[in-house]
Amino acid sequence: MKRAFIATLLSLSLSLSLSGPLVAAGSDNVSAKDPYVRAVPPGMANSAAFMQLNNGDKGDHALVAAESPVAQTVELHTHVQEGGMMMMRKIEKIDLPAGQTVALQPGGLHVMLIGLVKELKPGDQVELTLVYEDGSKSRVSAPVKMIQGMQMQHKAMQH
Ligand SMILES: [Cu+2]
Repeated sequence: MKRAFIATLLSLSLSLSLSGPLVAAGSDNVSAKDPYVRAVPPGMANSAAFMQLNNGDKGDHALVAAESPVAQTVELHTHVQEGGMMMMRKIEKIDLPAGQTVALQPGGLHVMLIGLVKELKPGDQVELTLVYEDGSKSRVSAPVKMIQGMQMQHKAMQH
């Protein structure tokens, strides 16, 4: 009787572990590498987060939203050139093609942190939650770093 019960448990856990890889497929295979958040002086309302998003899955995925406790609003943004100026635009999603790495970087795609609820000093850690098109989420802890703002402007001008 007891033996049969254990056997049932074993087969149950076996089937659970077999179904594991199926559950883990999809956007769970997207990883965020080298995340960081731009340090901003006190009084600045906004900042941005950057990272490398690697889609190690066989299927395409997309980042559709992000959340963070440090900002009132978090949006996905890109930069577009308009009349020689680099302007930020809100976008609905960031496509993550299968097997590719998409760079979120200054002057390009980024996670916009709007309405900061605290000062972001170099060395601080910012918690980010990334939301994918299939509804799954992943958490990222991004260090706050100094980024030379003027240098970025200069690059944009050269472009
Ligand atoms: Cu932005």
